Amino acid sequence: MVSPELSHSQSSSPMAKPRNRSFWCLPDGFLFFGSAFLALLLVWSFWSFFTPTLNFEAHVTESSSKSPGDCSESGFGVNLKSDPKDPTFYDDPEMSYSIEKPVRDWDEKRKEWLKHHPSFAAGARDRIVLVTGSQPKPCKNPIGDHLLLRFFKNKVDYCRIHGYDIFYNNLLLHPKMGSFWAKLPVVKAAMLTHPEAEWIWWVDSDALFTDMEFKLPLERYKNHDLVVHGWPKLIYDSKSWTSLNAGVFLIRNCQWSMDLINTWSSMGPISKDYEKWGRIQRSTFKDKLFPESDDQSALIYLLYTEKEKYYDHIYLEGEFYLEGYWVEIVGGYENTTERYLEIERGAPKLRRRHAEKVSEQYAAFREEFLKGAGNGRGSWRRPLITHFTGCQPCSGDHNQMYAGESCWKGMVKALNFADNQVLRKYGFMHPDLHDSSTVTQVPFDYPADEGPW
Ligand SMILES: *[C@@H]1O[C@H](CO)[C@@H](O)[C@H](O)[C@H]1NC(C)=O
Ligand SMILES: [Mn+2]
Repeated sequence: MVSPELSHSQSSSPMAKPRNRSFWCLPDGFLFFGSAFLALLLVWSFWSFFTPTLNFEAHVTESSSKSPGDCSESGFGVNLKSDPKDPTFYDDPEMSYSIEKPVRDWDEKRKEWLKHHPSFAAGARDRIVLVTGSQPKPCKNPIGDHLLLRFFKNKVDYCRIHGYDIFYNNLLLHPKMGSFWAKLPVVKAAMLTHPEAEWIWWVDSDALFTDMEFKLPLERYKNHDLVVHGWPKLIYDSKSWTSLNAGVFLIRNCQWSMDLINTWSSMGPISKDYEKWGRIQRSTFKDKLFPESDDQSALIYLLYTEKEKYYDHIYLEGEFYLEGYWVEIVGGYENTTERYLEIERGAPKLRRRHAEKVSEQYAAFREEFLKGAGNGRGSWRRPLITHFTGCQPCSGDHNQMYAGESCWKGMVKALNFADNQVLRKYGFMHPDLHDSSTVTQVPFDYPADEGPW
C-alpha cells in the first residue's frame, strides 16, 4: 500500500523548511509553565471536590430502573443480530470478491440487501467505512512497524470520534496487485462486505488525520461517486501526474464505482498490457519519472482521455486538505496550535469538559470561530489529512529530496499534533510535539490567560 520511492513526490514542492522549535521547546519556559500548571491543578481538584453529585445519582437511578431486556436492537441503533433467510447477493454463487470478476447490477443488489436489513437502511446514505492497510511482512525500517501502528491508531481515533467503521488490511488480496495497486482489490471487497455503507474511504498507511474534528462535507458530493484531492487545471492544462492524489479517496458504494475499479485496474499488473500502459502514461505525463503504470496516473489518464465519461462523476476536492503534502504542512502546526488556543481562551464553551462521544458538538461550536482561517495552503486551520508522500515509513526508503530524518521527525510531529487533540479528552497532552513519550495532565477549563501546560 505504500508507494514506491518517488511515486507520489511532488517535484515542484520546496524542500522541508527547518523546524521552528521555539513554541514547544523552551526548557525554561516549560519549567515555569510546569509549576504554574501544578498550582492550577491543585485549585482545580479542590474545586471539583466540592462539586455536588446529587444530580448524577438521580440520573443513574432513573435509567437503571428501565428493564434491560426489552431492546431488540444491538449496536448504536442498528440490528447486528438479524440476517433474514431471504436470499441476497451473498447467496449467489456467481458473485465474487475478486478484482478479476466484475460485479453487475450492484445498485439493485445492494438495495435488496438493505430492504432485508431495515435498521441499516435508515442511516445508509451517510455511512462511511474507512479502509487502509499495509504490507504483509514486518517492516525493513527498524521504526517502521511502530510508525505504522501510530498511523493506524490515528485512523482508529478519528473513526471512533465520528462513528465510522474501519478495516485494516495487511494482505495482498491479489498476488499481482502489489504496491500502489493493492488498494483496488481491497476497496472492491470492502464494497461487497459493507452494503450498509454508502461510502468507502481509502486512506494510505502513510497519511494521518491532523484535524480530528473535521467531517467530510458529504452534501457537496451528493451528485458524485468519487472524491479525490485534485485540480482540473493541472489535469487538462499541465497534464501532470500529480494533478490529483490517489492516496486518499472517497468512493461511493455503487455500480459506477464497480465499473471504474474494473477499468482502472485493467491498467494495472493484472493486465497483459501492463507495460504498454506504463509507456502510455509516461508519454502522456511528462513529469512522471518511473516506467511502471501506477494507479494515480491511470486515474488521471481516464479523466484526461475520457472527460465526458468521467469528469461529472469525479469531484476534484481542492478546497481543503483532503490530503496535503507534508512538506508544506508540518512547519505550521505550532502556529495552528497557538491560534486554536487563542480561540479557546476567549470561548469558555469550547473549553468545557465533555465525553469523547459528543466531540462533534464541540467541533460545530468551533466552526464559528474558524471562519477567517481559510482552508488548504496558507490557512491556519488544522489540515484534515497530512500525507507523507515520498517518505515510506515501512521500507524506510524515501525520496532523495528529503533526508530520512526529516521524514521520520515530521511524522512524529504530525502524530503528536493529532494525538494531542485526542488525548486532551482523556485529560492529557504532549507538551512537546517532538517528544512522543512525555505527557502532562491538562485542566480543561484553564483560566483565560493561561495555556493548558
Ligand atoms: C507563524 O507565525 C509567525 C508570527 O505570526 C510568522 O512570522 C511565521 O511565519 C509563522 N510560521 C509559519 C510556518 O507559518
Ligand atoms: Mn501515500
